[in-house]
Amino acid sequence: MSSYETIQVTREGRVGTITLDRPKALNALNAQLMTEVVAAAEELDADRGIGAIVVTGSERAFAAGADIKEMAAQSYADMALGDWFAAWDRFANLRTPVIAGVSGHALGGGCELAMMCDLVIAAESARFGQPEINLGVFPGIGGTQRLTRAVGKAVAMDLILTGRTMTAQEALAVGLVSRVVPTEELLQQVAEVAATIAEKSLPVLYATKEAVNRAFETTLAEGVKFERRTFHATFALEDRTEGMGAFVEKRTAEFKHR
Ligand code: CO8
Repeated sequence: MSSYETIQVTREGRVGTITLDRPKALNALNAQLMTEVVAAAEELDADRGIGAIVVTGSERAFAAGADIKEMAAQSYADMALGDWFAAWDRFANLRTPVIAGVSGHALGGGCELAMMCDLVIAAESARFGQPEINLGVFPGIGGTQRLTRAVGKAVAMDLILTGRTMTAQEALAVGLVSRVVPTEELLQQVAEVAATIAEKSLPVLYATKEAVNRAFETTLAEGVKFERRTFHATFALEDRTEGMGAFVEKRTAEFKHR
């Protein structure tokens, strides 16, 4: 595994964990951190020994947004010619399931990074928001699109236009996160969820993620057709034969591709 300066990467069994590590800047997402997160995530994604990726920060901050100090001096031309933040699209396109474990601030780009993950588990201390409006900009790493799809127009407009933050419980109530856990248990609970996912058949995990994400990209009829064709294709897998065979024989499935 490569060495990085703004993140830590660890592996435990079939789970790879990326921990954002710029504590003095509350894990603000500067260009170096973006490059390192994307590189580490792609390395884990390409590894057949990894079945789930966790992204987390510190207890104080998941990430307090894109790095304002780095952005402050940029011109429109710098942004447009550099296609600022485009590398995050590669993170959003990973095939391996990605779980965000969020404690503390998840603001601006931090909230957007969490929303690029497949599921978000929040500590009670987590605070989510898109405060970019206070800086004279608006969300630029997918927030206007992913937050609206995740929680609906009313709540998305409320958060993005006012710049207010919401608590972990409110994020749970509106469907931005799937679970809220005691802050001191966050890493353990995220690790358990990740390990549970990572034990499934890897090609089936890839197909499942692709099918669910299709719901955000296409019509219902097209999405259902995609699901059915992909579902049919799982019958070509040894892991499908093993999974159903194990159920019939009342034993635990031993998937080959995991
Ligand atoms: N960028 C750079 N540095 C930051 C950031 C940030 N986003 N957030 C915090 N820091 C730094 C602070 O400057 C401070 O550094 P220093 O000690 O050197 O002054 C250090 O982290 C600690 O922060 P605070 O002292 O402010 O800590 P507090 O506990 O008092 O406050 C907050 C914590 C509430 C999180 C506060 O730091 C804050 O409001 N941060 C900014 C949050 C924000 O506005 N995020 C959105 C950023 S913009 C964005 O994400 C997307 C822009 C999209 C543009 C699209 C272009 C294409």
